[in-house]
Amino acid sequence: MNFSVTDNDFFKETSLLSKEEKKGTITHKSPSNIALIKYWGKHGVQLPNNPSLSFTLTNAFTETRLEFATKKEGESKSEISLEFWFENEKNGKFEQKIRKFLESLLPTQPFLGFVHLKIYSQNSFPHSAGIASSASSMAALALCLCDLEKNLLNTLQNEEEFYQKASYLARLGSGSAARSVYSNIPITTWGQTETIKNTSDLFASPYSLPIHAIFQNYQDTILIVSAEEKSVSSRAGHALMEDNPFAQTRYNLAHSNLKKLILALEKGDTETFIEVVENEAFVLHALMMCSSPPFILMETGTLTIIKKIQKYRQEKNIPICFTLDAGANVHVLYPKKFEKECLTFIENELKPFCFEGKYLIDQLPVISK
Ligand code: 2P0
Repeated sequence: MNFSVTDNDFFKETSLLSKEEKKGTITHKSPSNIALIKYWGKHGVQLPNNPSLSFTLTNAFTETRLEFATKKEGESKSEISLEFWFENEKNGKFEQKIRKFLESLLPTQPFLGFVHLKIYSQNSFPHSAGIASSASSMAALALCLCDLEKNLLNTLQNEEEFYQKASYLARLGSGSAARSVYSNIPITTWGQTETIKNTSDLFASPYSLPIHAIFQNYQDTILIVSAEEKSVSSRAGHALMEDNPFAQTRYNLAHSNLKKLILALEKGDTETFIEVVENEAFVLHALMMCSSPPFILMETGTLTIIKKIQKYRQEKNIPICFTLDAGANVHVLYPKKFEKECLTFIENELKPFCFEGKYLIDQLPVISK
């Protein structure tokens, strides 16, 4: 399959379902990801207004176990049967969210109505750390659903097809989740762009272009500036892009920043990398401030930390930089070879601005050759 794939390629008939009773357990683990080129603004059914590119993380992940059993004769096959546990406890709020998501999939994935589902999910990172878990959790769930389809319908035997479908379903749950289905792939892109072959708005793909050694095993230390729930959800933030006067300029900028970043990744050009990555973070938050109504997700600590990182970079000539998600926390990015100095800097100078002194050390997956 390639970029000519359409929604129709992901619909699944239940006619393939055998009459035999089936039950089983499926588990998947999906990492969180941090976007360098940001997805901010969407249209249609979860389609991005510009391509995005992210680093895959390692230590921050969601693990999901799905237990299934086919329904008996006489039980309704047009309804979702679901029980949901989060961190070993029944969680009604999350169950409601997942039920809504599965119900939205029913018309195109009717096999979901033929099984009783019990889902158990947990995160490797603290729930109250202000780290978005929708990407890793929706990705893990989508992978489980693809294995369920494989089991029930005998489809998705081809690995590429399997992951494309998982990314497609994850995207429908949460846009950034499309980029979290590839655990051992350091960089992922989502969204159609002429710059990268075979890209699609429907699903994310592993980054196939050359990556210089300096970016392999890149480090990301996540500074927890605030653990509070965000004042404006990402969903609401995306919606506000529709009337943002800078929207089209931003989408054009994402394309040109992506081109620059691709070259920097190939050449090992950390200067351009830093310029692009920090620009994307600033623009994301500037867009929030230019929305109507405007909103600010950065906190005082966020700005203090950003200034300290920039000063340290200049003084020490170490290619350390930051990016931001849609929130107050700061992702500090640096090459593995500067790990020691950067961690000392973080511990001594940035930790005081973290909520309860909390930060999480993470990195891109290490690729064994
Ligand atoms: C991203 N973010 O590319 C951007 C950058 C946050 C900042 O995607 O509405 O939770 O579920 O599609 O994916 C956060 O938005 O939004 C996000 P939905 P999502 O990672």
